[in-house]
Amino acid sequence: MSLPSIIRVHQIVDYYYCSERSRLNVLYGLENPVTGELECGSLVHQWLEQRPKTRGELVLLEALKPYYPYTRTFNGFQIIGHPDDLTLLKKTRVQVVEYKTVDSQSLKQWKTCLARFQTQIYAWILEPILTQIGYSLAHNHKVVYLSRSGVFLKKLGVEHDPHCVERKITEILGFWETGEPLIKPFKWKCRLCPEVFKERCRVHEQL
Ligand code: SF4
Ligand SMILES: [Mn+2]
Repeated sequence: MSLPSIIRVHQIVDYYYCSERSRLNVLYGLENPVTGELECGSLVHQWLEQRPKTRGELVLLEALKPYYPYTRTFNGFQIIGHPDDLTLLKKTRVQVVEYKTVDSQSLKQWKTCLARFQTQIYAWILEPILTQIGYSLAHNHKVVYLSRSGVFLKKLGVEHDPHCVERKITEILGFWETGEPLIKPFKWKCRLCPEVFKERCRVHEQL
């Protein structure tokens, strides 16, 4: 079965949660049911859409409109991603801001790694677009953690690293294409995994 030509950022990031699950999502369109965390996240995203913007931010968003959905072509694939928010550090220097709502104050390290990678991919997608419209990408971006009631918890700085992004995406595309090597996730992930994935999963019975 061949890969779709359009790949979304969340599918790439999911690889680091469970490579098999991301493969099943990309090849067969299997999805996770909506969780409380996701619902809460979408409220934050609605607020971000409506938040007051500076004049400079409005000019930037207008210039970006023709490029929506933001896409970067890589190894014959179209990688699509939509950052939560963009801010201007200087007049024409753009920083990507990713928001995460979390259940408790305990931020797990693996979750912060995924959020960092996700933000790096958004920056990588945007870089050539920004250059075309006369802006530039900042060197540093950020992930902002909010509690489920919207209270600020923590900020995480994220460095732009295009080579690392391309290397990882190449590895992930390779895994999706060949399905090898089988990578076993922590057992608790399988315990939480919806039946729809388990039915097709090649890994969990070997754990
Ligand atoms: S059952 Fe386990 S290995 Fe299989 S897709 Fe789910 S989390 Fe991944
Ligand atoms: Mn987000």
